[in-house]
Amino acid sequence: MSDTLVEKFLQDGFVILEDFLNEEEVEELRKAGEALAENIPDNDIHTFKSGEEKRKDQYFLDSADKVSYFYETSVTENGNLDSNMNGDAETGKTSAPRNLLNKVGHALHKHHPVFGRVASSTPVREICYRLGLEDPAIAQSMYIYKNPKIGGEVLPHQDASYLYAEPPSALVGFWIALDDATTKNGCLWFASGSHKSGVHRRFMRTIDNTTGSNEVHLAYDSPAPSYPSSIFRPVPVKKGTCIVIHGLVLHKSDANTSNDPRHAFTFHVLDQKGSKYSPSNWLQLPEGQSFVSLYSNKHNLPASN
Ligand SMILES: O=C(O)CCC(=O)C(=O)O
Repeated sequence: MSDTLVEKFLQDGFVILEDFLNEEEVEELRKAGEALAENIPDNDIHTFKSGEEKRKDQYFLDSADKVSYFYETSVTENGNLDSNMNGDAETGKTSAPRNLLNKVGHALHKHHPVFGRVASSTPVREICYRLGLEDPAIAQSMYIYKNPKIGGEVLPHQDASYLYAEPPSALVGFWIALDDATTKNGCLWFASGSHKSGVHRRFMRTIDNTTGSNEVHLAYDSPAPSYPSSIFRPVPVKKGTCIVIHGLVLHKSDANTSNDPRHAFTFHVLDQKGSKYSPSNWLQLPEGQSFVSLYSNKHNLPASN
């Protein structure tokens, strides 16, 4: 990554790296994502919806070191689409579960050699180095499907709301398009320069003592701010492009209203040097585990095929 691109990242809060992956590499990731979707291991339906105000879902809370499957919230228990969805719901037809997936995560980098190899690749390490990260480690990874006509919108957010650290700038996201991403199929939109205003709100683990069960649930610490849509600009990209995302920059994506898929592989890196990852974040590794360090070989990265 050149000095100019580093400057762009610091100025805008994101930077676009075209041709980050070649066709073959994109195809390999895409095939791996399709294979996950073809082999959904259990019949439980767990959903994911961006901006959901409250969550009490042990499967989600436990997913930090696993390969866990999350459907669009428009999926009901029996795998049908809710009546408020267009497309299949209008005709009453059901869709195959693979077409209803929202994402698979959050430790693909640990459990899957193809994703692990990309997330810990030399270009990723080099970007971390160029951005001045001193001890970068992969905190989480996920495959996002954004399926045609079904993939829901992702509301405006800062990634640091979810993976909060002090300082919050220790967090950097990598988002790799595995299809051409357009305004029709749900490309990312960014509010350029919005990373300079601190963390707007946090999504945190709290104890639910209303029921007497003392269960952990997740909730925002303040209501969703209202952002003018005029601050966001679409960032359509070709497949193979990587967008490097500052932890504090506001971004979002629209629902996929097209007939085209918009798959992406994304992961977050935390600079562990001089930062403190919050124990209130939703993503917590089991006791004794640590994030996968990118500059040392101490941790178990998946073996290459
Ligand atoms: O892939 C998308 O549509 C949005 C992803 C995103 O914003 C995120 O994971 O933070």
